Amino acid sequence: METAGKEGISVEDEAVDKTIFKDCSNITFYRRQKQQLSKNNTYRALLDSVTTGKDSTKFQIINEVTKIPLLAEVYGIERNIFRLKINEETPLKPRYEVPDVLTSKLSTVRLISCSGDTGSLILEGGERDLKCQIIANPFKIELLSEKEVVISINSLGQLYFEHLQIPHKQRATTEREEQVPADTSQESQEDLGLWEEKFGNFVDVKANGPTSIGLDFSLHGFEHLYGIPQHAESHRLKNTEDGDAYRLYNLDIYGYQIHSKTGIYGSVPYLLAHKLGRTIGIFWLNASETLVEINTEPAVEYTFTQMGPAAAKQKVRPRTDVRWMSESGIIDVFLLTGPTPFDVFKQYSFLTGTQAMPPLFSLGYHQCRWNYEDEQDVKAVDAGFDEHDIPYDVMWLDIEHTEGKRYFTWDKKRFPAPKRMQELLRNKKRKLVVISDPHIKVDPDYSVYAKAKEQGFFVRNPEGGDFEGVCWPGLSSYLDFTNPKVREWYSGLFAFSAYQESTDILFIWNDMNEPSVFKGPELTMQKNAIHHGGWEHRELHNIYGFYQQMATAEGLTQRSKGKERPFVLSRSFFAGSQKYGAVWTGDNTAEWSYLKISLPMLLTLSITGISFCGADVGGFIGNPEAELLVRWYQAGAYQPFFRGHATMNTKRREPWLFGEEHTQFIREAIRERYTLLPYLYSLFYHAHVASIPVMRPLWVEFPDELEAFGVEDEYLLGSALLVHPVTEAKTTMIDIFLPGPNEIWYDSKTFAHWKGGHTVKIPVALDTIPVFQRGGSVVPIKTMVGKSTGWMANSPYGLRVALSTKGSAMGELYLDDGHSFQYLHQKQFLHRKFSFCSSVLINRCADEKGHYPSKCVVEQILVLGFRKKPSSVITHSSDGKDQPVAFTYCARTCTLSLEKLSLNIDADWEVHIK
Ligand code: NBV
Repeated sequence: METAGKEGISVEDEAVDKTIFKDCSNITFYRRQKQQLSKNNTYRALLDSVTTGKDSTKFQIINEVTKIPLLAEVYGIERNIFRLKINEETPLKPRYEVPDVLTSKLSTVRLISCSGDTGSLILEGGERDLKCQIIANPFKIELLSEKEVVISINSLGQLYFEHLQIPHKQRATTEREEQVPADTSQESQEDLGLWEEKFGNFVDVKANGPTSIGLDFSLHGFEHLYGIPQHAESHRLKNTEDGDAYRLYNLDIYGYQIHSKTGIYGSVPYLLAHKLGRTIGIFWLNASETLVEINTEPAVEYTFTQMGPAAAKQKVRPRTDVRWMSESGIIDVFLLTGPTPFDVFKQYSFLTGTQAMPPLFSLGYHQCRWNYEDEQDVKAVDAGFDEHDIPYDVMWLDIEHTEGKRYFTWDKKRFPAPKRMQELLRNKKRKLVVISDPHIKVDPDYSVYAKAKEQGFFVRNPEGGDFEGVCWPGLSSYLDFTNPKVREWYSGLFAFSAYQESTDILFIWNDMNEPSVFKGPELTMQKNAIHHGGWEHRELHNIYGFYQQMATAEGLTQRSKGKERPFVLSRSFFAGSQKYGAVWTGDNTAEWSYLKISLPMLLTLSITGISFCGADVGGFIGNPEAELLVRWYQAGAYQPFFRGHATMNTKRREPWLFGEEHTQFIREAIRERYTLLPYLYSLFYHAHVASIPVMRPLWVEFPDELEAFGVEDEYLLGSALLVHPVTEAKTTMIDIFLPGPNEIWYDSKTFAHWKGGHTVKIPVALDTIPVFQRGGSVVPIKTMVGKSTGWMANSPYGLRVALSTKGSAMGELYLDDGHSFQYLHQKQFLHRKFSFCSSVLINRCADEKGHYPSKCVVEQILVLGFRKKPSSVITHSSDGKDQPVAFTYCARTCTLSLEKLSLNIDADWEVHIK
C-alpha cells in the first residue's frame, strides 16, 4: 500500500497524541486577551462622530489608554437581524473580511436614531419593537425588546482589538510608533507570541504581528446555549473553565476524544441561546482560529424579611456571558433576535443560505470502507446486498482507488474498467461516490499537478514558492480554493470529458480538507502560508474546506449543464456549507460512547444550518461487536446522512457478516429507513425552502418546556417522530421522555400510546428501535422497499395517521423526480397536504404552483388512536365517486387499518370513516 504515514498517529495506534494539538495555554492570542482583562482597557464611543447612512450608522470608539480610534458600524438587516462591525479606522492595510459566506440577497433596513441623551443613542428600524442602544462611556451596546435588555455587548469591557503595526525593523522612525500598545515590549513579545509563536518544533512567524480581536456578549435571562460545532461534546454548551474555551479551528484529529472542547474538522461560529419565550442567535463571521468562553450566572432569589410579614422577593435573572476571541480579521457579528427557534433558523439561513436539496439516492443507505479493494470486491459487496435482501444506494471508494493518490485517476490494476463497474451499479439503479482530497501529489507527470502548478493555483509559502506538505500521496501541494479562478478550474475537472472514466452516477467525497498536512503544526497548514490576494492562511483557515466543497458541488452541477443536483460529502465545513451538500463527524471510534455522542454532535450541526449530517455507522476506528453494530445501524437509519464506514485494518463488517439474527436486525433497520424516505425527503424540502432542521432537539419543538432544554439522548425527526436510539450495551429497559403535557405519543411498532409530559419506561429487545409518532401527525411512507431508491419510484405509499387528543392529524408529502433541478426551474413537484378531522381524511394540494405527474397510489392507511370500530369506510374522489373500503379494526390498540387502496397520490380525495 502506497500511503504516507501521519506523524504521531499510526492507523494501528488509536490514541490521540496530545502533544500534537494545542490547548488554550499554547495559544498566544488567548493569553494576550486574558491578560488585557486585568489592565482595565476601556473604550468610549464618540457619539458626536455618528453618521447615519442608507445602510448603516457609523461612529468612532476610542481606546482610553492608546487613544487609537476604531470604526463601528451598526446595520439593521431585514428579518430583525442586527449587524455590528468594528474595524480599525485607518488600518495599515486591509484586514480580512470573510467573503462568499453571506448570501447576496441581504438587504439592509434603515436604522433611525429615535432618542437618547448625550450619553447614549437609540436606533430602531426593525419590524418589531426592537431597539439598539449605544452607550458612550464606557462603550456598550444593548439590544432591547419591549424595554427589556436581551443582549448587551461589551458590558464586561472585553472589547479587544490589536491594531496592525509596522514590523519592528521598519518601525523605529515612523510616527505610528506611538500607536503601538504599551505591552509590546521585547519581554512580552517573547511570552505572548506577538511576532513569532512557538509550538513544539514549529515556529509561526507573523508578518503582520498580533492581529487578534475579541468581544463579550451578555445574554440576559438565558442559561441554555447551543451551537458552535464541531466538538465531540454535549448539545448544550457547557460553562468553560479558565484555559478550556471551545476552540473553533478545523483539525484532522484521528479518533478524537469525546467530551472535549478541542476543535475538530469543521467550524460554524454561530451559537443559539434559548429561554422560555425567546430564542436568539449570535453569528460571529470570522474564519480565523476562534475561541469561545461561556459563563452562566444562575438565577438568584433574594428574600427581604425586614419588610414586614409579607416577605418581599426579588429575583435576579440568570445571565450567560459569551466571549468570542479570534486570531485575526475584523469584528463582524450578527445578532439574530428570534423570537422563536424557527425564526432564528430563518434569520441564519437568510444570512448564509439553506440546505441544498439532496438527490433522493443520497438519503438512502451508503456503503463505504477504506478500502473496497478492487472491482471484484465492489461487485461482491454489491451482490451481497441483493443476496441478503438489504437495500442500499451508494458504493464508496476511498483513496486506494486512485493511481498513487492522484485524485481524478484510477488504479488500473484494481479498477481496470471503471466505466464497466459504474454500468454494473447503474443497472442496479445505484451510484458510486469516490474520494477527492485537496492535496495534489507533487509530480510533474500528473496533469492535475502540472496544470495547477503552471497556472499558480497552489497555496504558496511565505518565500513565494508553492507550499509543499506531506499527505497521502507523499509530498503534495494544496489547491488554493479561496481563489475563484482555482475553483472554476477545479470545477471543470469534474466534466465527463476531463475526468476519465467518470459517468453521471459518480459523485464526490472531499476529505482531509481542514486541510490536513501530516508534518504541519497540529497536522494542518502553517498559518503563514499565502493564499490568493496575499492573505495569510491564518486569516481564513476555517473556510478552506468550505471552498473545496463549493467548487466540487459547482463542478458536479456544471458537468450536467446545470440540470442535475450534485452530491458532495465534506469533512471540513464552515458557516454556509449547507448550500453545498453533506458533512459527517469524521474519524469516530467503534465504542458505545461514540455512538452516544453522535446524537448531540448531529443535533448541534442541525441547528446551525447543516441538516444533512451523519456519523460513520459502526464507528470508523476499531471493530464493533455485533450488538454495537446493530444499535448503530438502528440509530443511523433515523439520522439524515446514513453511511457505514470503517478504516483499513479493521475486520470486514458488511451487514451480513455477524450471523443471521444480527443480519436480520440490520436489514430491518435499513428497510425501515427506506420505508420512511417520503417523510425524510419532505423534511429535506422544508430544510431547503424554509430552513427547518431535519433533526431537531426537543427544545426546538417544545420551546416552552424547561425539561426538554437539556435532552440530547433523543430528538425529533421532523415534528412527528421522536427517536430515542439505544446507545448502551445490553439495554433491556429504557427511559423515554415524552414531551408536551397536551401531546399523545404512539409507539410506532406496538401502537401503545402515552400522554406526553413525563418519562416512560419501556422494554427493549435487540430489534427494538424506540420511535414514537406524535399524535396529530400524518407520516407518509413507502409500503414496499426495493433494492435502492431507484427501484421505489413507483412503489405505493402508505399514510401513518396518529390522532391527537382531539382526534385530528396533519401531514405533508413533497415529491419530485428526485435528481434534477426541474422542481426549481419548471416547478415540477408535488406538494400534498393530508388532514384528518371529524373522521375524514383529506388529501389536497399544498402548493398549486407545483405539478408533477405521479403514477403512485396510496395503498395503505393506518389510523392510530381511533376510539371505536367504524361501521363503514368510504373513499370519495374528486369526480364524485364513492367507494366502500374494507378495513380491520383492533380495539385493543385502537388502530384502524385500510389496505388495498388505490388512491392516486396526486389527486384530491377524501376517506370518510363512519
Ligand atoms: O481516506 C482515508 C480516510 C477516510 O476513510 C476517513 O473517512 C477520513 O475521515 N481519511 C480520513 C484519511 C485517513 C485517516 C487515518
